[in-house]
Amino acid sequence: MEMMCHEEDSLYANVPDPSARSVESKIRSDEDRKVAAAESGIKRYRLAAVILGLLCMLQAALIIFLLISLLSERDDLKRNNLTQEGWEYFSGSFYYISSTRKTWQESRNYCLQKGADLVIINRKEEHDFTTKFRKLMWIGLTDSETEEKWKWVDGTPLTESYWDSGEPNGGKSENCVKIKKFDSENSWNDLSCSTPLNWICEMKDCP
Ligand code: MMA
Ligand code: CA
Repeated sequence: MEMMCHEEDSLYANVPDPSARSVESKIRSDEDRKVAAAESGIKRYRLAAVILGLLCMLQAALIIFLLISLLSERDDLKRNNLTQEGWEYFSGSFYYISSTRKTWQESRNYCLQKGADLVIINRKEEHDFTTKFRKLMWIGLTDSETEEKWKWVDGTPLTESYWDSGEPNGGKSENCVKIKKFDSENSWNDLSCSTPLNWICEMKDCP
């Protein structure tokens, strides 16, 4: 009998209790609902993150666009102002050709005051540009510091030169350089720095 009981026990052991089943299925459906809710929450977060990301990118693009617009506006203003004040643009620099005469140092001071300096001539095209004005003008070249060591105003030594034939010839009494001739590569003359002359400034067109 005891055996029977046991058998009975084991017989009913695998038959699910209907009330237990409904609890289990309720738990499962609760869990399903929770999972579904969590999933939809994650989806909403993802969507929010994507929208936020897109907005950030849009904002960044807008800021870059505004910055570029502002910078180009500023460049235009600078160009317009300089042009109105008589500066001429050529190949990356603005140039000012004076209409009055000053000593070499006073000429240089004028350029420095304007955020520029006396012209530094690096290329044949730039040399040609400076001679096309057909004016005797100071340029940014001197050997005042060490006799016969010609240096540009930015401290760089003279490499490519356009001396007139026989120049430089002034020794210690002619330490500054002017444009003397306009039609050839033989153009420069060293002259006493205290001579009043026209001058040419150069301002690099960099931001
Ligand atoms: C001459 C020539 C130059 C010199 C000036 C000085 C007119 O040119 O000798 O080399 O610098 O005189 O006035
Ligand atoms: Ca000379």
